[in-house]
Amino acid sequence: MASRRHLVATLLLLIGSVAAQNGIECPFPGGAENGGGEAECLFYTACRWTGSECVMQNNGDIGYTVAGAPQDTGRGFKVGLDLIDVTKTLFEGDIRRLELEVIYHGNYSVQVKITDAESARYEVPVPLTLSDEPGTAPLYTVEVAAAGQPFEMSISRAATGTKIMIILKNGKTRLILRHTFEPRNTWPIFARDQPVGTGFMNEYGHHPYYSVVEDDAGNTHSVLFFNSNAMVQTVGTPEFPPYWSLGFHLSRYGYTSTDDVRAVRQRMKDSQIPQDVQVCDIDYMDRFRDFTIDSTNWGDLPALTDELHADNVKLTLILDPAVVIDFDNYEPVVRGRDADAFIKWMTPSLVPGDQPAGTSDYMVGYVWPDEKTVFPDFLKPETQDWWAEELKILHDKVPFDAIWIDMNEPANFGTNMDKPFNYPEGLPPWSLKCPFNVYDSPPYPTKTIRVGNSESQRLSDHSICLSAMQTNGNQTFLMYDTHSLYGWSETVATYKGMMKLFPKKRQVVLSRSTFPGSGSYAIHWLGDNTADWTQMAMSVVGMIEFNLFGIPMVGADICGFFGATTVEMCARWMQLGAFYPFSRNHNAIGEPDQDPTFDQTVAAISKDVLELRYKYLPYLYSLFHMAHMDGESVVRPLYNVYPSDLTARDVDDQFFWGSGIMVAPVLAPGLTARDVYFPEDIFYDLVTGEVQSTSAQLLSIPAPLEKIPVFARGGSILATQAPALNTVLSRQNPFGLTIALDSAHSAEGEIFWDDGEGEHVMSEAYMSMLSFEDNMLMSMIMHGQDVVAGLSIDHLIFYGYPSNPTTISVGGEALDSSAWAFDAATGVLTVTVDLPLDTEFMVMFM
Ligand code: MIG
Repeated sequence: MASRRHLVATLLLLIGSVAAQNGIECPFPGGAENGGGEAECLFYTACRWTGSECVMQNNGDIGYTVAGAPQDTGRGFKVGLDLIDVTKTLFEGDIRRLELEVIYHGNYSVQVKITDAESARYEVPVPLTLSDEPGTAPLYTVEVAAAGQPFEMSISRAATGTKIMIILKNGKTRLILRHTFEPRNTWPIFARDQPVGTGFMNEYGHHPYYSVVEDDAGNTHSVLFFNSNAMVQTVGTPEFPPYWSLGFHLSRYGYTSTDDVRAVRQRMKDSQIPQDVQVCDIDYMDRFRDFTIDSTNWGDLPALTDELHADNVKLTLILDPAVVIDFDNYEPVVRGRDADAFIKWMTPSLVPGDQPAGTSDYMVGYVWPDEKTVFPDFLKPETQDWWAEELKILHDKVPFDAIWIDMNEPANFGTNMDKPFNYPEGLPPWSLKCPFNVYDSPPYPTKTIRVGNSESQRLSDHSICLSAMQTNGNQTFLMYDTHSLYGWSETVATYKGMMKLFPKKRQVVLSRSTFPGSGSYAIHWLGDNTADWTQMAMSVVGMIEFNLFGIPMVGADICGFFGATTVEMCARWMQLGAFYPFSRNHNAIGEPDQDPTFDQTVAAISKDVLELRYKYLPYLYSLFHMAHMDGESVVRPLYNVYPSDLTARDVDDQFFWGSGIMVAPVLAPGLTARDVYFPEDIFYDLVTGEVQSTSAQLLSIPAPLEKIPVFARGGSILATQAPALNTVLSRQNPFGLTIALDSAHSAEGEIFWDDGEGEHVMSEAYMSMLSFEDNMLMSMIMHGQDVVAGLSIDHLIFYGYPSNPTTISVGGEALDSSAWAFDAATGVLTVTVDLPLDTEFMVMFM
């Protein structure tokens, strides 16, 4: 038992070490909003009442002392910590002897591990990507109190001496990007099936990560609390998504039939709106059973798939984790039982008396299907093989291209309640009910149980019980520890299954629940939002956060999931969504249509802005390549691009693609202009090339309904390609370069290109570095000429060009003067060229 609790003590200890002199608030889980008086305070013997506040006793009276001198481990050091006073405690069962281990990983990262010195504790079975060597010139220093002294430690930036504070961060929805640290704020983290809201709540994912801008010079650090328990990253580089997945995805819950989908597709084609992916939700299944097809309305889904493919459109199918218990009529559950693939109660004594026949000690719940379900244990190799096999059987019937995995927090309906909301009438009420033990009712009453729509006010709310057992074949795990890993584990299992179907290809697995490390396998949408302006604005914050969490391929349901959208909102949201890395319009069942063709105005605006997206896909693709290679973000908050700009730190209604394109979406109704913050640089209107700003300032920028303010940052060369109805076609079109000049009249960029879907092999991909300097545009090919045979650049467009050139020559040969046009009023210079990508070029301007 004791080992279950030390984590909380650990985090408090760390916070304590940095702020002890102020008196640290005792961790009333309700936080400031429910106060708590003296009686509640003194319930915790480690706390004291100041007369107005409940604070921890002083370090030295509680906590730990440093047991001896630190031992050098070659990779850092280890030291023991002894509990000072067993009678002073928060939750009892404190560990008497801890081991503190500090591990240096290269110059940039340091890991602090605090564990029970006497017994092994669960550690998160998700691999991190960290250097195995200590650094040669670390950017940090670590100090620990001397032997015999109360434990304190600090990590400082070596260059400035700035102490790096350790405070908590979250994975829930937020209205603003920047956190303020008011006393007694807690951010609970535990994956839960919880739609997006503006209140304080726990959401689908679990990302205990934060980043801090330390000072006005813009030094930054970030902290990952690598733990999957309910909590008050180094996460691997993100996967490289296939090119087609960067196109537009169209989806809804509530398509009634294949013909319904055909009709929508026809409208999209008639309106000439780009689309790369069509999504089918649980509607296509027979009574919501995974791996089945409803024969009445969806019987010709295979034919529809062929039609989509003939149009260069890919198909995404949804799967839910829970599988229905119908051993007589449903083969996937029979094969799953044969593989022993399902999650079990931690001990047979917990199995409820009314367990359905043939389910032995599996944990049984109820979700969408009209009978009870079991839940795959995706950590288990046998389960992964079974799941891969079921995917293959489905794919043999319907040749889908991508899989969407939903409900994987994991979601269960009506847990601990009388019955699930959708339980069949006529049957005696039933639900999964969790026991009252230390796992399902732990002593620390975490805030998680009270936030959001928490019907049963228990950790297992909307999910399965924590007194469940999982295994990876070698080790067993308690659901108490692995709950928030469920989505991650299903992602890995699905990814592996997809690798068998599409060997040597990049996979698309769209997952609702995520964990640090998910980005190496998954793309993500922000979950069930509502057609509401505030939620549209919040999606910008969510998208930026998931880029920091290492899942750059992210977006929200464009035009809103719940609720009826409006023409104006959907037009604005299609404009914003055209700049989500993962661009998908998705709608809830029962809501009126909101695909881009539901209204003529929205259709026209969608076509226009998606064509702008498709034009800049080569640039976006190169950003994803960099993210995959180096872990960089794709979408960036302004403070990432301008770390020392103090105003930029509070801007969360604008964002960058890389550092070349700045987007300032309109996020409120009735506007024909919006205020845009321009950091210190030259910014051009991305579409017209006109200069918008040359210094740090807030400007009102015109934004009639048909326009989203988007800017090119001076100094960038952005690769483009003429847009088309899908990426199969656009990838064959001529390239162009948008060359936005900085104040020194120079710019740089790159082109990355490959087949768009195969395994990424750097030496086989094309990469060229581009620069414009001293009136000369040059390309330098690093590798991969073969890949771009037949592709060429047919135009250059310069923004901020100072004057009409008298001569332009390519490789020493002068162009005819009809080849270029200069607009003196805007400074836009357009040059018609023919520059094959597989040959290095040099273009001189005089
Ligand atoms: O409980 O599959 O977040 O995108 O359309 C609802 C139906 C289940 C939730 C997903 C949503 C999806 C819906 N699903």
